[in-house]
Formats: sequence, C-alpha cells, structure tokens
Amino acid sequence: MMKKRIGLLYGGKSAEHEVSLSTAHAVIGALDFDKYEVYPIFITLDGEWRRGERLEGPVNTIEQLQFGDHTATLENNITDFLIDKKQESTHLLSNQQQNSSESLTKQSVHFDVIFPLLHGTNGEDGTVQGLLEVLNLPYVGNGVLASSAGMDKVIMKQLFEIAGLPQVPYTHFIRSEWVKEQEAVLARCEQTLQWPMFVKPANLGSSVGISKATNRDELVKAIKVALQYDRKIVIEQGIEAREIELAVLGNDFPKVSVAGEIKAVTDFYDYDSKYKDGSTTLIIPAELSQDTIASLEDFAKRAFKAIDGSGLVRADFFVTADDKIYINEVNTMPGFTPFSMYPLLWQETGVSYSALIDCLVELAIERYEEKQQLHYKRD
Ligand code: G1L
Repeated sequence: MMKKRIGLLYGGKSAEHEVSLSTAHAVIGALDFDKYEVYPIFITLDGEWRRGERLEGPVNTIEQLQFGDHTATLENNITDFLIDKKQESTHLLSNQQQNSSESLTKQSVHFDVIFPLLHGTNGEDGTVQGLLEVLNLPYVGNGVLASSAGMDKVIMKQLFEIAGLPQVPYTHFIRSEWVKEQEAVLARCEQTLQWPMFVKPANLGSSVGISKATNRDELVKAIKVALQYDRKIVIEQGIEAREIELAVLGNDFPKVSVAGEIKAVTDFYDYDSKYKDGSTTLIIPAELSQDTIASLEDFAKRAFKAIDGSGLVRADFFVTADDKIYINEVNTMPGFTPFSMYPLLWQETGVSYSALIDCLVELAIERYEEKQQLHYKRD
C-alpha cells in the first residue's frame, strides 16, 4: 500500500504556539512511519511559513520542529507552498539555500492530508480550514463552519438552543451596546440571571479574560476586563456543578467516548490553574449514573451535529448534584497531547493515541472524497 503523505501544520501566530509545538511533537511520535510520510510545516510566531524536510522518524526534541532560516522559507506565496505538485521548487530558495536544496526539491509533494494543529491568527477560527478548502486539500478535523461556530460562544449557544440542548441561562451584548446603554445591559443581566455570574469574551478559546462576579461592582469590572479581549461578551449564570467532558469522533455517524471529570483545585479555573499549574485532575471514567451517561452521550452527539462537526469535538458539560445536565461548550480543537482529556477519553474507551490519529486521518479523507462527488454547477 502507498504511504499517505501527511503535512503537519503547527506553531502559528498565536498564544497557543507552544502548545501547538508540543502537540505536533506528540503526534509525530505516535505516527506509524510505515504508513505515513510525514512533512512538517512550521509557522513561526511572526507568522512566517517554513517547510521542513520529510521526517525519517520521530524527532527527539521540540526544538527540531522549529526550523531556522536555513530551511525553505516562503515569503508570501502560501499557495505554491502547499499545492506545488510537480514543479521544482528551488526558485523559492535563496542562493545560499540552493546548495542544500536537493532534498527540499524532493519534498515538492502533494499532500494526501493536512493535519492542522493550530488556531487561526488572533483566535479567529475557521481561517486555517478556509485556506485548506480553497486549496482543495483534505484536512483533519472540523471544517470552516464548525470551527468558527465553535469559536464564538454566542453563536454556539444559539445553535444549541435550536437543537434543544439544555444550557445555563445567559445573555450577551457587544461593546457598542455597553458604551451606549450600560445601565440597560446591567439591568438585563440582573433580571435574567442570578449571582454569581461568569463574564466571558465570546471569541477566545482558552480562559483568558474570564471572571466571576458576585455583585454589580464586580460585574462592571469583569465586563471591562472581558471587553479588552473581544467586542462580544457573554454573561452566564454560575452554577454549582461538576465539569464533565465527552469525546466525539466521526463524521455523519459520530461515536462517543466514556465521560471524564475535571476537578479543579481553585474556585473556577482561571488561565493559570488550567494551563500552567496543573492544579486540575482528570478522573476517567467519571462516576455517573447510567441514566446520566446515556443523556450525556445523546447530548454530545447532538451538539456535534448542531455545529455541523466533522472529525472530532470535545463536548463539555455541567452536571449538578441532583443530576441536571447543561451543555457548556464544544471544543473543535481540544488539547491533543497524550495527556490531554480528549485522547485520554478515547484511551479509556479502548482507542489508543495512534489509533485515534489513524482514525482522524481516515475521516478527513472520507469527508474530502464525499465532497469531491458534489456538483458545483449544473451539468
Ligand atoms: F486535527 C484535529 F485532530 F482535528 C485537531 C486539530 C487541533 C485536534 C486538536 C487540535 N488542537 C490544537 O491544535 C491545539 C489545542 C494544540 C492548539 Cl489549538
């Protein structure tokens, strides 16, 4: 069987640059080099695209994935960079690079699939996916619509509402509403929601800019903080609940994993405790009744469909002491190292990290091939 050529896209002009690098390192470590030819594509913190040589096997360090200037660098012709199929690509290299360009020339391959391990610039998601769509390249994970819907908490909540999924009460507004009618916004929060409230920028993946408010003063402060990160703000009613997550995998007939629980040491987890301190514990499988698990599985699949998911999502829930379930959000680009919730949930369900990656690659190709069958004009 022919080896599949995988382009691993990682790094990026983003706050998650480092996370992306370690994820790429872990994915490379899990790829079966008898099945795949692996081509690293590194985007620097400055947004510069650099293609590395074909990897012969797993790399030892993350540093090896951060190519310096000696590798093929492409100033602004991203299209050539990704789809250059047969053409010699030496013209892309400077004179100094020409000498060592033989192996680089050989990499002017077309990819069977791109594995995007990064967000678009400035957290606007779906942008990387849009690029890959335009280039007509198969890629792993969610498409443009699901990626961008999954990045906007308000849009996501509205889609969940239409799908009839239970959610905590919330309200939302944009900066200009706040500027013009601050009092009306505050009154709306107080009338529709109970304290405590959680104030969140609509568009950020991680917990940056999120704070808890237990009174009007704190609410005003929290809104001002959130407005530094986004023009669109969501206010949610806080609830006393456990945080339960399920992994969804598939395209039209998605499968769900066992449930996992995140136990936070702090009150609610802020950016530091979630990403740096490691002051959260994962409990897999979570201790839940069969009825609750059945509902969670149903809700997770419906949430996946509500955003038109493909490949994967991690579905995050709140479960109260009296077993009421609320969907919190879905994450279309969940943490993806072997120690992250999403892969661990599949591990516990009987799907290894390597098998999971194989599966995602198959799903990407399946979706691409189905799309190729579509007619784009009348015949
Ligand atoms: F390609 C997948 F599988 F869809 C995929 C893509 C990206 C899974 C997980 C991620 N996650 C990330 O890229 C990140 C959390 C490392 C940075 Cl956004």
